[in-house]
Amino acid sequence: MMLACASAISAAMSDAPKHTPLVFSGMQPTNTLHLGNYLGALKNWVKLQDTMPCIYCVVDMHAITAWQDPKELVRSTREVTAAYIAAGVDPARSILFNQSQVSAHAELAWVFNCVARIGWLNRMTQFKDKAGKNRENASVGLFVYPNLMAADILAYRATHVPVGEDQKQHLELSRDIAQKFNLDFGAPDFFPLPEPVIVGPGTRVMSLRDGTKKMSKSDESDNSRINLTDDADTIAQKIRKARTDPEPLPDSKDGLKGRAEAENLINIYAALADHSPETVIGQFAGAQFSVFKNALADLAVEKLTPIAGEMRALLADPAEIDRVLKSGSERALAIAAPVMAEVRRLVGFVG
Ligand code: AQP
Repeated sequence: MMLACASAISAAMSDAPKHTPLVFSGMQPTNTLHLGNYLGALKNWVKLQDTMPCIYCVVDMHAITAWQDPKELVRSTREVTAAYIAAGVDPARSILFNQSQVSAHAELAWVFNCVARIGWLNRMTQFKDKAGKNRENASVGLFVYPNLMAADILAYRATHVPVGEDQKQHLELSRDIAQKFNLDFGAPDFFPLPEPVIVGPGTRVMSLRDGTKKMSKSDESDNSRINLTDDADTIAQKIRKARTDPEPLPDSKDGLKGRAEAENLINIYAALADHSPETVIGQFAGAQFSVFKNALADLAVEKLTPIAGEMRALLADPAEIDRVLKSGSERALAIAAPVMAEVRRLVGFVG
């Protein structure tokens, strides 16, 4: 996976030679992070710290596009910060902060609201999924969420964005916005066209209850996901209860066709073990699910419970977490301020 990651990054870098390589990514402090967030994004974030400078953000302004109880938002912001650090994000090396402390995000998002076209946003599948049938009642913020995401990345002129597969469309929009801004304001290459970094077998972790649905924080069933705060017994129980089919594990990738749940569990094992799915299939070919699930439960407990333990330790000192966020926001502002000064000049804002 590290190899895949490194080659994906160097391929991407060859497309963006005019800008200093910089990683930006974020997660919403809504509920508790789960295995999909970890394997799809966070685990890669940690590795990328060895490759280039990184900025990791807790995107609390994105969170309020759907109603959040203010007290719960505070708790969740600290919990997500603790999850980043416990998983291996090093706040001394990387910049770690919460979005609302740097007003450049909101300011640039407004400029991008005026650059992006309604037709572009109308095509966003995540808005359609999240707004559902009640579109008229969705917040305006939810509709323009991808413009804020573009601002998050481009306020730092970040070049690489490690995310799960579900964010690919939003990143393509960020590239369109960057390109249109550069063109509209006669500033070729002012903003880079950010590259998605979507690598490894965990880029789309599916629900443990339904292999056709993405593992998600908002799924009503807690058994559909493994939360990063789950204890060993809960993790093992959720894996043993995970939906499967009656066949044993196949001996090749082709044998996974039409077996979404089996494929998902193999991908989870592969991503946790840093192996390819082919290696995992080779290891468990012909095994019954009861055997494979026991091995997966042991692996998940081994990899995830130290993160939960570290999160608990960090959360015992919320003032320290707040200090990390404050200091990260000062470092983030130092990068965004000159970019925003240039944006204001290009747009024609006086002062
Ligand atoms: N199931 C997943 N598999 C792989 N990657 C995933 N990500 C999310 N779900 C999966 C990635 O995790 C990061 C978190 O982004 P976020 O917190 O902004 O995403 P989200 O949409 O709030 O996460 P959920 O769990 O999907 O929440 P709900 O239920 O609210 O929709 C992103 O990089 C994302 O790709």
